[in-house]
Amino acid sequence: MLKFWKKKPAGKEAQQADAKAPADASVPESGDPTLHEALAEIPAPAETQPETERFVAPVSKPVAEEPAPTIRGWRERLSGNVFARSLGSLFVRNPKLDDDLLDELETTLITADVGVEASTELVEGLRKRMHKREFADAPALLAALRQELIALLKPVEQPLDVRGKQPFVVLVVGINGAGKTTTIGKLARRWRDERRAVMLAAGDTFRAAAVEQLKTWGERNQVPVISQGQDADSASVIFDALQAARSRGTDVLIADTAGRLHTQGGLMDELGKIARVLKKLDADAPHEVLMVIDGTTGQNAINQVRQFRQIVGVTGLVVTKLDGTAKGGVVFALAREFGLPIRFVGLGETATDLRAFEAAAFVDGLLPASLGGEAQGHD
Ligand SMILES: Nc1nc2c(ncn2[C@@H]2O[C@H](COP(=O)(O)OP(=O)(O)O)[C@@H](O)[C@H]2O)c(=O)[nH]1
Ligand SMILES: [Mg+2]
Repeated sequence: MLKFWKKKPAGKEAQQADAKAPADASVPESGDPTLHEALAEIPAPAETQPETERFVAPVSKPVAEEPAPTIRGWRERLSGNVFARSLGSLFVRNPKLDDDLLDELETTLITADVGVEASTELVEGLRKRMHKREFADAPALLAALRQELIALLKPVEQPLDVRGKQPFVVLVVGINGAGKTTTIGKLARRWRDERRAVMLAAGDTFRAAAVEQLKTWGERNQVPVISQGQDADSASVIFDALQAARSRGTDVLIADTAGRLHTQGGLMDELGKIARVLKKLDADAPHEVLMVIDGTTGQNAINQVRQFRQIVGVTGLVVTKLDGTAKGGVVFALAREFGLPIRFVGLGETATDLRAFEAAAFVDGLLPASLGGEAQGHD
């Protein structure tokens, strides 16, 4: 399992994808009544709106050789994290096993955004075990903490499987600046490396820069981007992209959306419309509503998820920016509050800085290295 971080999945899946020939890029002209019905909900394009542009890199074209990325380990990436730093210093400063150590541990967890309830529960459980003399010393306590933290995250370690639908439609949502577009770029790279045919939809039509940013990621990864420029109707862009993806035999369509402040009713309604319009073409679409959360947001992340869930059924989470000074504890708080799958975590700004979430690797990246060899394995 640990090797997973070193190697991309290969074998059967890759061979299947290999066998797939790129399909015709044309969008079907259709007398299909469901399409007309669907299009009725989409406003006619404004006169000034540029025609749909397609940045099409044929899927069969060999991908330009890029230098093999150095994939740094979880621990290295998470070392700037407040959680990692304060836990590390706690165990260095106060290695004696007593109630004071547990009090400090509780404060550390709360400060690192684990949340008051979860922190108290965890520490009280450990305190009982300490009083029963289950731990001989501070390292034994740390080992027990490790197990408890992993147990908290294990239920949300559910990798995203994009097989079984064609195209598998991923709708990416979240507030401005959370890391949606960057995550889409990373996902494009990841799935392209798995030899899947990927397409991107520039559904964030709110800011011109957002479309350009997505195109850049598309060009970099040589995957097609469907866009209609700024101010186009987002649902229309994504609907068009799904049509194109179907006709081209695309495996995964990833749709970007405008960053929403959960207080902006109109923008939130637009998300509901996107989901409705997609269903006219594929009743099961979107197959994944991936909500991207900035790991530095703290407890406010809980409110964000609550709000977005009410509008679109969020089916998975990505927590970004955990490489910086984020207080990684929010991952535990999210897991405990919602139990939603955490699909990926962002550990940097480049294309390869996205990891499928794995509870043990994440926890070991946060805990002091003194826990020993086990933690070193999760590269
Ligand atoms: N350090 C770090 N920065 C990230 C990560 N993900 C995104 N960012 C940065 O966060 C900023 C906002 O990202 P963007 O994708 O534009 O957010 P969006 O508004 O949700 O689409 C950009 O400067 C990204 O480079 C991450 O995992 N780590
Ligand atoms: Mg964006």
